[in-house]
Amino acid sequence: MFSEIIQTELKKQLIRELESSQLYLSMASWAEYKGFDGICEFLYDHSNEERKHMLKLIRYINKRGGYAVFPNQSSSLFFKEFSLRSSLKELFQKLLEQEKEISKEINKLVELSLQEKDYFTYNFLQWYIEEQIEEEALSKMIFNQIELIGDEKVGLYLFNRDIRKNYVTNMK
Ligand code: OFO
Repeated sequence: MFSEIIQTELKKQLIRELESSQLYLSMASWAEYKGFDGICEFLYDHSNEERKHMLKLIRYINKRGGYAVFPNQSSSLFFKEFSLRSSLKELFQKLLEQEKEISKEINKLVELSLQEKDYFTYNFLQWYIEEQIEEEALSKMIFNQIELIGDEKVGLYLFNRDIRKNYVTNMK
C-alpha cells in the first residue's frame, strides 16, 4: 500500500534532489567562470546525476499510483546559488554538507518505509542508499584533497586535471 505519508515524504525528497542539482549547476558555473575546466565538468556532470535521481523518484511515485507534483516557481529552490566570492574549499565543503544532508533524509525515508510496512518503497530506496554511500565517500575524499592542497597553484592545476580524467563520465 502506497500511503499518503510515504508519498508526501518522497515528494519532498524529489525536491531535495532538484535542489542538489540546482546547487551543483551553480557551482559548475562558478568553476567554469574561474577557469577550473576539469572541476566544472565534474560539477555539471554531478548536477545531471542529481536530476536523474529526481526523475527516478517522479517515475516511482507515478508508477505506484501517486502524482509527483512540483512546487510553484516562487519556491526558494530556484534561487539556489553559489556565491561568486566563495573559495574552492568552501565549494567542496558545501558539496560534502549537501551530500550528508541528503543521506540523513534517505535514512529517514527508509525508516518510514519500514514503519509503514511499504516494502516496495523500502526496496526502491536501497538504490539511493548505495548511491549516497558512494557520493559521500567521493565528496569527502575530494574535500580532503582540497584541504591538503590549500592555495598551492601547481597542486590545484594537477587536481583540476585529475578530476577531469578520473571522475567525469559525460564529457561534452
Ligand atoms: Fe542524489 O545523490 Fe547525492 O545528493
